[in-house]
Amino acid sequence: SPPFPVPPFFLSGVNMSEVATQVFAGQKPGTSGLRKRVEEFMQDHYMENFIQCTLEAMGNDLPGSTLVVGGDGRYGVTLAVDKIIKMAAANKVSKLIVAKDGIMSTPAVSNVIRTQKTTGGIILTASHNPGGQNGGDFGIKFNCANGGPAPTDFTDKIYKLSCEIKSYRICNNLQCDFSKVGTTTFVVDGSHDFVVEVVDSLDDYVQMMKDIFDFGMIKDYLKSVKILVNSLHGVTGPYAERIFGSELGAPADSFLKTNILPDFGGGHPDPNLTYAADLVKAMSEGDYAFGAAFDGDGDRNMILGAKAFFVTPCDSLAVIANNLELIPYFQKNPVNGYARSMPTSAALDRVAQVKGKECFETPTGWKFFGNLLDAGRIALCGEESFGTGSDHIREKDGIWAALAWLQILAARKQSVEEVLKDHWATYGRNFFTRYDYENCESDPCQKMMDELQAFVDDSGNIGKVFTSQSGKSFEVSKADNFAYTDPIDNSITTKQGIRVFFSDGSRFVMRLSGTGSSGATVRLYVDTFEGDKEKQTKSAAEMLAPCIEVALQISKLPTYTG
Ligand code: G16
Repeated sequence: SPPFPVPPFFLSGVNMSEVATQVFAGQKPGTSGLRKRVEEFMQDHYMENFIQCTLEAMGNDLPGSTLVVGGDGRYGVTLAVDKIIKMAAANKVSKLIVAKDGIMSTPAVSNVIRTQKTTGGIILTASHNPGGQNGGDFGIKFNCANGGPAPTDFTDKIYKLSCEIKSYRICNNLQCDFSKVGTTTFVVDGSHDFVVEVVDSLDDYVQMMKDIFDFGMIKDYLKSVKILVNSLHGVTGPYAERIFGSELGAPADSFLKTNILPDFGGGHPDPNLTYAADLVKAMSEGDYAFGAAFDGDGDRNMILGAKAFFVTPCDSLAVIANNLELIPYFQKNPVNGYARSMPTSAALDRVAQVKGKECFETPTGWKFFGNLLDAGRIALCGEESFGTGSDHIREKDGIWAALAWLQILAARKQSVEEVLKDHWATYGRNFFTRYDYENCESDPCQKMMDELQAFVDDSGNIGKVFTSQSGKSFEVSKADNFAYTDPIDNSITTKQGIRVFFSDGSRFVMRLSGTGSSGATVRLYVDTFEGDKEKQTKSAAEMLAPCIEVALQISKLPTYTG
């Protein structure tokens, strides 16, 4: 912000109207907000209903509040921003900070909420889900004053309100151009002011990164190596070009898909080996030392080394934990502990043990890290789903993760592969993989989960032996459905995934995704620990194949999903 008050350059009278509506079934936020097909979201009143319920869920905090709104550039974002401006005015919000053109990454919104001390923020994204008018997804989620995703009791409130809603409030004659930075004050019904401040999406975020990392050191390092960054046509494009290009000196040929497209070019903006296959190919054919891809809204990341050497998100988290002191921010701020989601491998736990730090295992969903971060119990956290972040904000942060890696590489003067091999030699290696079965029919998947529940409830299964076709046997040592008691507020979250442990230290986890927009997505996570140095460089596919086979036997997944 400029160091002087900016006078409102426009003052305009607008009117609130109360519009009758009917209930839409299924407006229940999932792992991270409400995600539905565009067609469903674009029905008359559908979006307005959910926005009204989100605002009302704020209760007494709503009148006089300040909120932030931004989105990932997908189809529907500008329409939603326009509606949110009109509805925030009608619902007595005092001030709305709006990202220019409605575009701001999820981590950047989290940062604005925190630095501007707002009451909360609304993020328009379906994250890694595809976008576009035809068959894409849209999403809306609320973040609280700490900058993090709303906890379950808040989203439950939204859902409850959505089942009872009869009308919503909107200022239909409010016209606001959010393509230009500036401040406008509207007078609602001649009685109260409503301020819209349109802000640049990049400046604050870039400054935050400069405060966390040693840009000078990374810039020097980039003089000697080539990097390749893929934004998958999502929101990180401009951030990546500015940070890795203008600030750190990477040349123009270091970037793939950095132009934001409302349908992500027809692709799936999910940074993994499948959906960022173009990055994998370019890395394996080219002479790049480091590669990174980010998802639609900029909170996920994938890290690759030379020749497309893949770093699993579980290992990435453990390596960053092991090297935190190389990042200036962590030299100045305390690191009391780490956390990972339950399906994430225990590679992080091994680092925590050696460093004498606390390590927490939480359910899937970044919101579960919020209390631990706020209480200062953890400084770093991450998930197998390509999410890594720290206490600098309350979201996972893709660009931050790539910069963390570059800082570590610059300081250690090693390649990505060398860093990983050293790490495994010190701590042993947790082999990890995840299989996603997308667009399955819901009912059979639910039956499969019910049957797995019966499996874990039957203590007679402990000690049972299952054998893969290759002849490797696995003896069940423990089985449960993961439950979590938050150590800060003691809230209890149950049924977060079926876990089956085997006596050799392997395990598999099965759960239904909470981020799909239709049908069911089954996730199967498999991991095993290997302390033998000879075996640590084998491929994960080879090491995990027998356990995957046994997981499919026990769950009968092929039968249920076809
Ligand atoms: C969201 C959550 C993550 C979670 C991921 C996958 O990420 O913030 O914590 O790991 O979904 O969840 P599920 O397995 O239920 O699909 P994002 O990047 O989609 O916001």
